[in-house]
Amino acid sequence: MTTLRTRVAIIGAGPAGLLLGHLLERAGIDAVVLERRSREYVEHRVRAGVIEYGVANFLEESGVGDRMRREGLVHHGVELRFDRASHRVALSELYDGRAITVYGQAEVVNDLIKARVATGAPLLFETEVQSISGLLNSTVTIETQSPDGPLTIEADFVVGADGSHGVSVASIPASVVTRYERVYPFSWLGILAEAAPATEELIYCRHERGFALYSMRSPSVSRLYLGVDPNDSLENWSDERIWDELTIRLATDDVPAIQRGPIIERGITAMRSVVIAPMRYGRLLLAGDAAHIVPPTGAKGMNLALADIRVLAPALIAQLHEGDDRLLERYSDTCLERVWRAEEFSTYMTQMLHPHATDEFENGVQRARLRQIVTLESTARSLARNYVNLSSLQEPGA
Ligand code: RFL
Ligand code: PHB
Repeated sequence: MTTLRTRVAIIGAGPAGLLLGHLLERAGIDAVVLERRSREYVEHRVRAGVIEYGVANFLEESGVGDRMRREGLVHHGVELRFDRASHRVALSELYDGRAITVYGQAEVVNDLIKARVATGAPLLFETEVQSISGLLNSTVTIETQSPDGPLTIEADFVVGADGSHGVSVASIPASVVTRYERVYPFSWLGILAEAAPATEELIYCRHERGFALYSMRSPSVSRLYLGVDPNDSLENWSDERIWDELTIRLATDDVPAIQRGPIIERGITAMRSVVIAPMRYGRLLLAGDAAHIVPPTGAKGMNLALADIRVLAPALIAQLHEGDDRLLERYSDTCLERVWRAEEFSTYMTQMLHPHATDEFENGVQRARLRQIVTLESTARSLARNYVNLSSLQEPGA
């Protein structure tokens, strides 16, 4: 049995855990990042694609934004399609010239892994955390299973950045935590395709047959989504059916049909909202998807995860360098204010863009909301601020 002693044990090498590890390393604080999957798996997991304005700045200030600035696609608007017509929401014109960056989560994770490996700081892949104990004591004990057998970690603090089904939330007594949850009556079928993007900007589309989203990863790789029934499965979707359905939903009266190409990745994701409150229990701090899930329609999940770290890193540094607990004590409240705003925005986007199968009253309301965005500047402006920079709207000057 091997025991390793560290100041901060970070569970999960997703965007949240890796960025925290990086910032603690820069501050000279000893930390260990534990990840149950292999490096190869984590670097190729296809997920989010939109980085908010303030979060992109934060990655740059953290010293891990060089490649994002070079290769990321800066988008100054998004397209809304409904009733066979296309409408541009001019994000930058509506919001002081600010823009989003389209840069895959896998690339963010790659950049963060490279940065950590370059410093030689511990990042243990294929090491699964199985239990956490002593959260109210002075030392936390974490039992893991590593490629070399059982490994015990002793730490001052543990950060649960282990995603939505993680072990960290499960180690908090149910009586001291509240879980708020909503399940939506649809899922997203997502594909990655070797096809040149159909347009220069993302397209969010509401069609009677269901939602569709056209996104991208590079000038030659597209990322597309279809809203599907939650009980649907990939076996029902041949490549041809996927492309046919995307073509029908995204069609307008005056835009050419989308480009098809080989599908290189596919998956179905259920849509739900979860908020865990508070985000702290003793020496355990929750961050990212471990504490909150949003439906992907607002493109907020990764942004919220990184924004948690913008609050958590200085709080842990103040505690560990100076014994100052004040920021850490406010961590949960500060984050939850932003998280609930993101839940509100993500719910609004989700409910506006996914047509209801039978409720025509609901469908009338959805259309009215969409028309309001494209006809009323104050509504468009509010959407632009939330879409481009929700996670930083509490910051001075935002
Ligand atoms: P992650 O990325 O899930 O990382 C958690 C890591 O913890 C590991 N782990 C463990 N390791 C050791 N021991 C254990 N016991 C462990 N249990 C778990 C896992 O293997 C994993 O590596 O969480 P993090 O860092 O909080 O990051 C959150 C984001 O991944 C997530 O919010 C986004 O992907 C959500 N999301 C989007 N967010 C955006 O901001 N913009 C988008 O455009 C966007 N699109 C999306 C999305 C998520 C999607 N899916 C598939 C859920 C589109 C999709 C389809
Ligand atoms: C993506 O590019 O994967 C993406 C973009 C916008 C969303 C969700 C996902 O709302």
